Amino acid sequence: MDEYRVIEAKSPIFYSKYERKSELQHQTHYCPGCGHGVVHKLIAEAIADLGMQDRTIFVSPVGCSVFAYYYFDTGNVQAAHGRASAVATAVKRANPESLVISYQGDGDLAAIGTAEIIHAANRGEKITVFFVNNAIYGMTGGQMAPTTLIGQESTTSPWGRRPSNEGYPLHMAELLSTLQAPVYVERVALNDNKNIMKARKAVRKALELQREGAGFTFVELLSPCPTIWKMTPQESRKWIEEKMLAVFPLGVYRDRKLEAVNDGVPQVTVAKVLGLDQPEEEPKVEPAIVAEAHPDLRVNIAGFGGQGVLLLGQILAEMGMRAGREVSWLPSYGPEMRSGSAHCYVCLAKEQVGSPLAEHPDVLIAMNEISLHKFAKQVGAHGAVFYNGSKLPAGLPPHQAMMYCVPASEIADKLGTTKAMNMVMLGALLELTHTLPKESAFAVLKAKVRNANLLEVDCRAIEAGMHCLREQREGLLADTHNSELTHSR
Ligand SMILES: Cc1ncc(C[n+]2csc(CCOP(=O)(O)OP(=O)(O)O)c2C)c(N)n1
Ligand code: SF4
Repeated sequence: MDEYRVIEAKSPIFYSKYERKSELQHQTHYCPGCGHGVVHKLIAEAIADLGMQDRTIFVSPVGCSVFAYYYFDTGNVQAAHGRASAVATAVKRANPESLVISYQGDGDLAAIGTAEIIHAANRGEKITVFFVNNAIYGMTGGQMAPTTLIGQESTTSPWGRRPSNEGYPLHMAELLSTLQAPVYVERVALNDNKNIMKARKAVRKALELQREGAGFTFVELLSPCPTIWKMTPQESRKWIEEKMLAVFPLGVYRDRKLEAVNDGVPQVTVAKVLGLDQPEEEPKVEPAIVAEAHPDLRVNIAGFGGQGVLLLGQILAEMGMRAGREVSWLPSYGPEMRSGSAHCYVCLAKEQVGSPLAEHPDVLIAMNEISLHKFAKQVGAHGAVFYNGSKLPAGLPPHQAMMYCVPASEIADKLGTTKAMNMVMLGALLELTHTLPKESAFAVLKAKVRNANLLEVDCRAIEAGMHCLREQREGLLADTHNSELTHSR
């Protein structure tokens, strides 16, 4: 009887050692008698038998099973509370060939994550959701869950759940099976060996269906929580049998024939949305202008919306890209359409960019005083700060970085449009860092700026920014622009 064979070895789907706690390398963090451990085993066994370990991505929730990623030797993502089925949606659409598991408790799935699960099911996402229903919030110490039984005590319903005050238990398997899209919905229980064997079949069936390309599959598992229920493991299994089964009847709520599921229109993948599923065409770009000096550079460009802050970052990133560098551009801005604060981080690197954040940049371009006060302290001793003004504001505390005053707005005004102030700053940056040649900036601008007059002003602004910086560096404060410039440490 294959179904009852004894499994003595740990499934290869689990790590041989669990790294969460060095002193407990062979133990999970689950309480004795907890259903999570059983569900983990059933899932691991199914993945191994399906031969899908390399293609499985496990999405763990917030709840007692938050640490599932310490146990499953598969791809792992840990989602914010309630968001596992939304995260699983993204993971599956980005990797359609993978086997994606959303593992969720009743607080996670049926309370904070109600919207996510209903819409994932309604869209027929090709994921498998394992819903561990123990009728309580385990991790946080026993608050009432949507699945808490009538009369069941919890820390937030110490009088026992009353329909008049807390409503009725939510039946997720029944609820989801009212939707059209789900392919397979079953409720099973972990109260005795016979039911655990049925649970084993259900877990396997859901994963097999996903492997075959079916749509949304959902298995609800009634699961013991001896600790919060204040029962022994044996008592809690009995409690499932005597109390939970009456409220949550077991059975198959949806089992659609596979042929009926496919409408012939494939689900849109992330690759398709981004156009990455097309055969790559040779990019039509001008020949790369490669800078001689290639130090890594992290820049924070900050100011108000409308000052060309984000555009300057994009141009810099594009220049880097054309020069064969790894680049990132990370914008951040307030909700206002204009004049809200805006800044962006740009990284140019020889190796892949690990993080697009540049919280300690090499260069800060501060287009206004607020940004100078806010970000200058983040630039280290070897870095530089460009401030859009002819002198540093009073009261600015001393900083380690070299401070340059580049009156970019004023210079751009004189060239014909304040809009070109970001290009003045770009010129200053190129002059100081020698990271990329100015011709590279001209080439990018030529591709971006349609208006010939504006293009010309932008190019002149770059030259002007370079000139301004050069003069400062050489200590030549001859012309009117630069007469008040300060250059201090
Ligand atoms: C946004 C947010 N709200 C609340 C919490 C607190 N919290 C952590 S786990 C949890 C409920 C867990 O219960 P359940 O999903 O039933 O899982 P179990 O622990 O029983 O396995 C809550 C409310 C949180 N971590 N994040
Ligand atoms: S509190 Fe309950 S759900 Fe959490 S690990 Fe312990 S028995 Fe399991």
